[in-house]
Amino acid sequence: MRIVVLAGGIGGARFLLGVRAYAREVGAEVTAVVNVGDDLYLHGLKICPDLDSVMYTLGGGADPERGWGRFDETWTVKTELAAYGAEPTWFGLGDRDVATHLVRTSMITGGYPLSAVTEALATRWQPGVRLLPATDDRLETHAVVDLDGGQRAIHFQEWWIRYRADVPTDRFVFVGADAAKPAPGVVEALGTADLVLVAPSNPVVSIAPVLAVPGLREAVAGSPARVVGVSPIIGGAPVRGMADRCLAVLGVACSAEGVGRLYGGRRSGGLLDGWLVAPEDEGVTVPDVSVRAVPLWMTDEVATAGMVRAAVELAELA
Ligand code: GDP
Ligand code: FO1
Ligand code: CA
Repeated sequence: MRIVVLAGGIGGARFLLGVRAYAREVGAEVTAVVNVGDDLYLHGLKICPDLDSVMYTLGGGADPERGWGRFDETWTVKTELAAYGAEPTWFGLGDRDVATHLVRTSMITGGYPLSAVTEALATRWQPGVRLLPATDDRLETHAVVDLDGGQRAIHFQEWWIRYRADVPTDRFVFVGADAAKPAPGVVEALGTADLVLVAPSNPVVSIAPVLAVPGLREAVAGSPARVVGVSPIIGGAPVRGMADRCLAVLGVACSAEGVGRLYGGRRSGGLLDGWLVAPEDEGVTVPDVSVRAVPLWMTDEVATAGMVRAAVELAELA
């Protein structure tokens, strides 16, 4: 069995722990297609927050409290940069994390595509799943905001961290998406998948930028596999993070039904054949989509593998 998972950062990473556990049980092969819209260059370093959240989490190197970066981290580089007055001060790289960025940036500067760099970094972390960036090309999420009496676009990281998503926002733009191509292996993985899972990641700023890569949404739509999504919203609230603020920008209700309908049914031009919601959201309907309610708290690998089993069962029904 071949499983492809569309994923963002921490929600994607925790879900993939369960997918990997399930895959080990049944002998399946897993490919994760990961968002790169959060990526940015700072201090000359190429930073890929969602790829790193997935890589560190699956490799046992993540900080579970923070949800990003390494555990047992120290912050000398951040302190030294601040002493120089180096901007931006609202974004900090941990010392251990800096090593990842030095290796990644040297390879990118040397001409390797991000997919090859990701594979090289993964030889250390052995995530147990194939990690693919959605694209090797530049694709950055920007937020168009009202600031200082005018409208301008700021990088997603500035919107998320500096403004805590709390600034009047008109829309998100996936800069570079038009010219981006799916990374090598992405279309092939979708074309030969038995099951495509949409992780309970942020639909607006983690999954949408993956699908914004021309050809990728079409590869999901045309895949022989059933497509089952998992709601990141339980009982009308994101489990963590600021998905409510992201959904508000689109005018979409922060609910399992709102997100399910945003993705839409594959038979009616959308993404999904099946949609897993939490028992709190029992009764949700999405046109042309089989909806099932199961516990969706990713408290540990066993609970999360149970979600994956439910998704597989739903795919067989859908
Ligand atoms: P980010 O890129 O690091 O922000 O992470 P993702 O986009 O991959 O995932 C963020 C989403 O994960 C948030 O909207 C949360 O609601 C969702 N999430 C986090 N933990 C859980 C959980 O235990 N269950 C479910 N269903 N969703 C979760
Ligand atoms: N999040 C913060 O809130 N503050 C930071 O200083 C910060 C630094 C950072 C460095 C590397 C990295 O991979 C992630 C980092 N994050 C930080 C998390 C990141 O901004 C977001 O949570 C994700 O991009 C949202 O998916
Ligand atoms: Ca993200």
